[in-house]
Amino acid sequence: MACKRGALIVLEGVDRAGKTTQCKKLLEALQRSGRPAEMMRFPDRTTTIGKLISAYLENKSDLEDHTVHLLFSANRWEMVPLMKKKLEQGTTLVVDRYAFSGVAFTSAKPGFCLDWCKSPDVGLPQPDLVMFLQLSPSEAALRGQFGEERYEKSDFQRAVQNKFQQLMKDRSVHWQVINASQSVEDVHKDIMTHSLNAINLAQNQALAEL
Ligand code: DGP
Ligand code: NA
Ligand code: NA
Repeated sequence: MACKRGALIVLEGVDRAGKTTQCKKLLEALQRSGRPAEMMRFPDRTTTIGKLISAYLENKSDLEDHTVHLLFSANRWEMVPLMKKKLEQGTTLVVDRYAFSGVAFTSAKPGFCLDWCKSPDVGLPQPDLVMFLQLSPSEAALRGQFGEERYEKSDFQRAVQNKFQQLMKDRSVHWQVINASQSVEDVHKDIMTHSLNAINLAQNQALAEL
């Protein structure tokens, strides 16, 4: 029998919701339970395109808004061959941000509609599960100061949160809202439950496209 494919599991949310911590905990728990799993993150700042994005985020360079949107998308596309290969080999991918961050962050800027923002990511592998780590702006503020990066400002993050709420109405995507104001361990438990379900379901389903 051919090997069962892995699941594509994405964590999304505004900055400071705990995505990176939870991705790492999920990865470790899956690996401990004997399930092949690897972690990816977007933007992947290590590639040539990723270095352009990183300089932009660190305010070391300025890029035109449409241009940077397309670079973020290209940074996802350049990983698609590797993602497909891993999934086909049976490895579950735990991904820290994906196309939904792309649409939410750019469409939060003035003059960008959702449809234009979505179009460059059309055709990317469709996640089997997208967990949105929900945290109110006031709770996020209690977690301390934002860093120095370009998008780390309260007003902009509120606009991003609103865009995510709009995106979550799309029923063609398997969204799951996670209450990120719980303890790290309780958030992890929720994420693990939903992930194991998604891994089981993915085994019998072909990988779809966004
Ligand atoms: P992170 O390394 O996860 O902190 O992400 C870096 C920042 O970039 C964060 O503020 C979210 C933002 N971001 C992530 N993906 C995209 C994208 O595709 N487009 C835009 N415009 N911003 C993004
Ligand atoms: Na950040
Ligand atoms: Na993060």
